[in-house]
Amino acid sequence: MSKRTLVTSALPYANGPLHLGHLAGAYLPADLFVRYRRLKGDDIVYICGSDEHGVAITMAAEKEGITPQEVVNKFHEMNKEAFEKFGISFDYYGRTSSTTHYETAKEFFKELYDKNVFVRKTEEQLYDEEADMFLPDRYVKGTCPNCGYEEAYGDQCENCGTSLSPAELIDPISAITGNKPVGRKTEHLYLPLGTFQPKLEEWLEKHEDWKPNVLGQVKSWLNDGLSDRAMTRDLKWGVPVPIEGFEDKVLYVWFDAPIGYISATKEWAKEQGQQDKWKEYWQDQETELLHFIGKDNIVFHCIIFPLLLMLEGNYVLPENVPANEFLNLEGKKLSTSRGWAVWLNEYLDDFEPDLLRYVLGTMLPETKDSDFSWSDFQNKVNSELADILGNFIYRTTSFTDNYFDGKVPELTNPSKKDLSTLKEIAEQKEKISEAYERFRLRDAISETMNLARIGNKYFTEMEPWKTRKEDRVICGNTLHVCLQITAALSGLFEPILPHRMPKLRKQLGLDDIPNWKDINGEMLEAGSSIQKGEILFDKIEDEEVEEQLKKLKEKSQAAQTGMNFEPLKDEIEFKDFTKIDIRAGKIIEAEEIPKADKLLKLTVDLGFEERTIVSGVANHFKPDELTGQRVCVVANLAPKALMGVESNGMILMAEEEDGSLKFIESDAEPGSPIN
Ligand code: B3M
Ligand code: ZN
Repeated sequence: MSKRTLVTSALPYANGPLHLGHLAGAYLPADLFVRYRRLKGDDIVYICGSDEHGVAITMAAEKEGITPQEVVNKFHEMNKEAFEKFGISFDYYGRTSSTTHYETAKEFFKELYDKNVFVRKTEEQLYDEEADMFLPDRYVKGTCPNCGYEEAYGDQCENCGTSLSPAELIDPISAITGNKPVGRKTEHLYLPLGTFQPKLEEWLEKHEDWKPNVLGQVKSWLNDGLSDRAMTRDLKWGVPVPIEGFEDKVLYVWFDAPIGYISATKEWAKEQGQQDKWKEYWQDQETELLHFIGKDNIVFHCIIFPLLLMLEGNYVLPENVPANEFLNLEGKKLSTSRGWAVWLNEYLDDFEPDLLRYVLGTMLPETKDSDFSWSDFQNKVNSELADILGNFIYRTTSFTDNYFDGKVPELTNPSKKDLSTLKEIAEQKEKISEAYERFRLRDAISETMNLARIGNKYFTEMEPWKTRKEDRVICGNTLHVCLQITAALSGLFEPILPHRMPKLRKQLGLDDIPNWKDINGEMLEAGSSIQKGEILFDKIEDEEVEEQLKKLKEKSQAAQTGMNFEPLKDEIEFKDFTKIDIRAGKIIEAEEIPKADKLLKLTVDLGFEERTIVSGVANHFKPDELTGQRVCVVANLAPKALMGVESNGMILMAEEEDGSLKFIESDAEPGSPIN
């Protein structure tokens, strides 16, 4: 009986598009593995979906000025589509804002609550009085105590990498209002991880075979001693806590997100028309549960989520968590905010998905961080996909087409070398299987390519272009062997190049996806017809690489200068424009307005008269910075009373992306018209 396996890939936050780093970390490796296991005929289900809660989402919403739901709707669809185009073959791609998920997460939480797993604690947390909310760590900014960087977040300094708590920041301010937060008490339900540490350790001892990078991190957490972690948060966006007295709080995103794997499996089962089928995958101890993730998610998948599953009691625990390290880009850390990334949708504008699947597959950060560069991409496509695999297939099929009428020649009195080469198909297949089973996906790929190398070498050594004239039988044997290798490659490369291989099989007259066990040296019958086919992989030109590098640099510059412009307003007529009377002016006095913390009362010299203008610049400038400031004024604006002061006109200002304001200055004499 084949094993039953449930594979998950980390649920990406639906707060932005996906890039190369995502693909290399948790999706491509899982997909390679799953596709391999499917070929073996295993019962395997592959689950993923969007993580739609947490501060990552609310911050993106604030930045874009839209609601969290709008953010996740947009990126859920976008990311789902990108995965599909890359052939990431989820059986189901769910989302944590679904009803099934809300129900599942609440039920799970309630169950643990009823089992008295959580402890109640009241602690002081930072509160923004103006925004009327508790501040998640990420919403607190201040100076890093370690490196002095002034823009450090309450959970981490992005300059020096130190993880921080908001209390450690020097001069903390709220990232929302810029105000100084105050301490306020709030009650939460905590998971006392320390209490359960022995239980966890006992379970982890059975998994000494996990990858060293994973065990290393887990052990360091355990050595430091696990501390309590709040499972509820004071946020508005998330799954409401289903416990009396906590109704206005939500579940911690790392409580609900992994439960998303369960909810998505439920939705998958429903889609299959077998409502309860999810239980086989989650609750039958025969199931092998595997989580593919990036290294930043290790603690959640190896400590917190397994503990929750353990405490609930009805669930299987992960059998393995093959986490990857990080992928860098052109020698630098990938960074969304700095625009240093290759977005999957943009890649697809220029190249085929299989090329990246192969190249990234050969450089997965399995044991340590690795680096993607466009020149490596070019090299690997040209010297491996094109020169080894493509060339072998092309020379084999076109030779058969030219000299054997497109038919697979018989194998007649094969030589030792013919037989030993055929045997290498089985040997390579064995090595490939073993690598897959051990989550060594890079090795699986290189051993797969090695079979094409073996084929090429054999072709060259057998010199069929000579034997064709000297000994047709030997020549036929050579082509027979090469064609069988080609057929085997079309199956062995299926997990890696799922868009290309079906075309190759069609060319060989093999229609169905083979079962792994049927991949061997006898896949093609002598006498059967094959087609010559086209060149399988085109080479990548230097200009194409330069183009990509240029694009990358431009994007990162744009991101860093913040060129994120507002859309233009509707067109107006010239006569509309001429109605506005703009004049040069000079501020001669500025004073605060009692109780109006954003406004200043300015006296402006317009040459022909002095005006009082109320302006919303108090958060940007101190009054004494403003005297003498040259400005442009809309001088014919109807007067308006603001906080009890009559304002006669408006001062023009440019607003930059970060909200800072700049005056439009003119050296012209006050009163000069501006047209
Ligand atoms: N969304 C974190 C991340 O993208 C998170 C994974 C959830 S897996 C349950 O790094
Ligand atoms: Zn720092």
